[in-house]
Amino acid sequence: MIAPDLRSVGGPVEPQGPVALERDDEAQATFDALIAAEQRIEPRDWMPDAYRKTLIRQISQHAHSEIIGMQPEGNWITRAPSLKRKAILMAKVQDEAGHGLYLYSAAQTLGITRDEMTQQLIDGKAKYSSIFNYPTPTWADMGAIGWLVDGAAICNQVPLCRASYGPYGRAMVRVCKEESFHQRQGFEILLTLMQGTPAQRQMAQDAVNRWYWPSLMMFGPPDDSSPNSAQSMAWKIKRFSNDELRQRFVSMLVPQAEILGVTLPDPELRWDDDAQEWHMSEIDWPEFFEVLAGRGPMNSVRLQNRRAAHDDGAWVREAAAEYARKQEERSLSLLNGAVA
Ligand code: BYC
Repeated sequence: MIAPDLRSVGGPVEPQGPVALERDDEAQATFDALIAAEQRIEPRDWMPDAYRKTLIRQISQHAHSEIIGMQPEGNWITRAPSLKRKAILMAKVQDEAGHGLYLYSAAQTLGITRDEMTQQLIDGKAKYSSIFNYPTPTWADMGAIGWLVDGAAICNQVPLCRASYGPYGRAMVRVCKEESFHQRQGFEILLTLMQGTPAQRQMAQDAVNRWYWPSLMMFGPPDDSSPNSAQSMAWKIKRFSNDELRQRFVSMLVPQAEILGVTLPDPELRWDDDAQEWHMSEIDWPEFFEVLAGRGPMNSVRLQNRRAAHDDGAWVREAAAEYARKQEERSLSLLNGAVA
């Protein structure tokens, strides 16, 4: 345990000159000690500027991904094949909205506002996960998204439950619980299709073919071209590298694909006993970077829809702001009445 007085260096008084320098060193040492001791950094704690910026970058991108991620599946709510399927899909899409809210709230503790983050997204200046820039032409895509995309999300996010920044790690715990339900519902959609007619089995296989490679890209560029990984791992935000997580994901998929009866669309995929890792074909990295640059199949549609939803929601924000203003006015006048 770190003694609580280790944190006392980050007070509101701003000393000048050499004293300030000394205090910065002391604050940095406290921060380093907390990270080394696997303690959580909380919003009240001093933290290096670069740590704060990295967290804002990652958490806001993550929040945007959840919100944009509602679109490919939202596309199928009205066309789900039964009332039960519709209710399940609607619940899942609502969960993604909830994840976005936890994450925006976690990012707000770092000094950025929700409005600023939203503006960055609708201006096209913010990144969000590459995976949501692909289309969902058939019902089987709902199965493939649940199984592969939520599966990748679980592999990536379970270690984030131990992220060094408290509000992020805590948000992740609930997100991960919900993601495991999401993955199971996707798996079950695919399993049902695979037990159906030849056309249904083909539809499931085609969807797996469409989503397999983009889901591997979700983990980010290879380790040797991942500029943020080393520092994020040193700060214990990330616990595993992009390639390590990709390997874990494939280990999870291979036995599940066998149960489903689908083929993972990589003829080179095999366990390499010498290297103790999965050998796989080269991922199409030029495609990944095209999507990141805004030139994926659905980038512009996703942003257009997000902008339209933001405009359509203007009256809700105005009504909520007016309601909050009136509530404040009322409590002030009650307070004034009590004082008089
Ligand atoms: N897509 O140095 P790197 C979900 C960017 S939500 C787009 O390795 P880092 C779900 C990266 O941001 C899924 N951009 O970065 C929702 C960086 O750019 P900047 C979202 C990507 O941060 C609804 C640059 O490439 N999950 O699952 O160390 C329904 C260099 O990369 C991507 C999260 O956000 C990508 N795939 O590692 C269903 C999880 N990959 O910012 C499901 C939290 C990389 O320097 N985030 N980039 O301009 C993370 O774990 C990490 O941020 C990443 C990237 C592993 C994604």
